[in-house]
Amino acid sequence: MTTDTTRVELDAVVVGAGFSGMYMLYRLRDVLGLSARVFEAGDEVGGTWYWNRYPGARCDSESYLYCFSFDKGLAQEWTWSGKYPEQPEILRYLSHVADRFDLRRDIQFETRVTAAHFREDLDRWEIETDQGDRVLARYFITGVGCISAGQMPRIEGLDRFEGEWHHTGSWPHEGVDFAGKRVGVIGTGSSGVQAIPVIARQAGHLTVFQRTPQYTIPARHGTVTPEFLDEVKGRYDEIFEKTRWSRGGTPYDEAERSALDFDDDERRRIYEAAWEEGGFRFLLTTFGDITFDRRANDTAAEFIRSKIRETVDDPETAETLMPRDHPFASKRALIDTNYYETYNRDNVDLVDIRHAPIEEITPTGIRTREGEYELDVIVFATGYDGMTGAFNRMDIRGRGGQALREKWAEGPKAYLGLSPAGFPNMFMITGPGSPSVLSNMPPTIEQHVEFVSDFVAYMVEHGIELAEADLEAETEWVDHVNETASRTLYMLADSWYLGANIPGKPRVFMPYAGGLDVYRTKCNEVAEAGYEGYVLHAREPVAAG
Ligand code: N01
Repeated sequence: MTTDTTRVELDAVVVGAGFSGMYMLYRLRDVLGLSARVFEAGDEVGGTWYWNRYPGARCDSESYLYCFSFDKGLAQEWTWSGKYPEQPEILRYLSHVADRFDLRRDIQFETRVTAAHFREDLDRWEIETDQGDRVLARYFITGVGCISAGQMPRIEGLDRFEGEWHHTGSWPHEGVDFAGKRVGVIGTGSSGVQAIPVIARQAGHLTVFQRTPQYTIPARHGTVTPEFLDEVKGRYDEIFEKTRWSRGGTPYDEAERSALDFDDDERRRIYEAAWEEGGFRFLLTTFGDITFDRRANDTAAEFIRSKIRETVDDPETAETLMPRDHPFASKRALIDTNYYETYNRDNVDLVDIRHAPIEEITPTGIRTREGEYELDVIVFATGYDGMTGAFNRMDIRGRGGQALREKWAEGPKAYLGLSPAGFPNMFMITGPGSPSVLSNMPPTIEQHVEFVSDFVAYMVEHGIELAEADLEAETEWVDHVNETASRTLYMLADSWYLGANIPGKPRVFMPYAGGLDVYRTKCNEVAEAGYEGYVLHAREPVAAG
């Protein structure tokens, strides 16, 4: 970085204008009265919902829960149309939030942060962007999202493909015309299972290239009635409070009972009822031991396999779709609309690339070990360099010039998933080591943003210049995150949670599996103890919490 002194000085720089960055800006500017600027790569607010415009994109959380709770007026005035919010509707919602709180005047769009260095001589962060901005800020706060750095598989020959290709995470704003075309989709995670049924209805022919069969639960999507919304709005205080203190960020009655305490008929009746209701209730409200007891999990896995058998007409295709190599929900549980049914269509084929891997992309399609598939369009639903990818794409340096990507070479480390030791006054909203992607995101984001803004308020009030995670506290937290994960079945799948989808990425479980409720309690205790686990510096260090 240069030493020119003609740069802008602000209290805070925030990276990203999705749910996290928008609420962080509101708290810093409108609640604390600080100067703040958000840098956002897109030309509008929305974060992940700005980029993910693939067909069928919608949130797996119910709409009345996938929203901010911090402002009562906002919660009352917005009316969702669907049980699950579609991508364009979420974008409209976030645009409305930006208007309502006049956020755009402090968001600089079409600007990517390229570097953020902690200047020990100034006790400030120096931030640079691809537009040539240089800003000095006391606080450096990231709202970069957990799944924002798209992952393209390294497959020989893509540069020679003569058709169109797109990644679901950077979908063209004008859409893609599939009518009458031969389309190939690689990937059957959340994005793939949402896109495949919609593309199948539009395309001439669709070939799905599946590496790992997945468990997916019907969403039972539909519209919501005004009566339902009125009822919800009448109880929003109670609903939001229950959500805040839940494991998964929903107000559902989360099950405690064991799947093993019921006989086969009764257990099946419970699964059937949840299957009919649809969505994450199947995971959260049936049995409490599905995510950590293999025998309990097997009952859910077998139930889903029985549904695949019932739904898919061709027994061989049904067998190929049946997951057997990992427990249910050890990869992200998927929610779909007509996914398994799609394989009954005449214009859809399933290709098992676990059995016969893709060897190359040719100018006219995809060649696997067993055959060639002529294609006009290839859709890569191949996922993300999750949780750490967006950080590693920036040159972030803390004390002594230490690069964050070096600190994280063997896996991400941060106290509470918020603050990497050695990076003073840096806070990550839904960073690795926090509940983030294992819960409904908006309540998790609100918890983080409120913790950070309360912390900043405390610092201002107490004349504290810098807050820095203590290395020992960080190590203890990272050990706790690992130990919590080791008690679950998450460790038994090659998932992006573990970085297993990125060649060479260390196999470390990145989100915190202890639940939003437990995490919130821990953060509250840290705050009540004067930000225990942080070293707080005034002119001289004043306290080690
Ligand atoms: O990505 P994924 P995603 N050759 O990593 C396959 C959130 N999300 O974009 O399982 C062949 O889950 C890969 O195969 P395998 C949500 O948190 C939310 O779908 O690794 N195949 C897998 O099938 C989610 O978890 C929502 O063997 C390759 C797929 O591509 C996260 O985003 C909607 C391959 C990738 O699945 C990511 O979901 C969408 C290769 N080289 C996303 N590389 C909602 O809330 C990868 N694959 C609705």
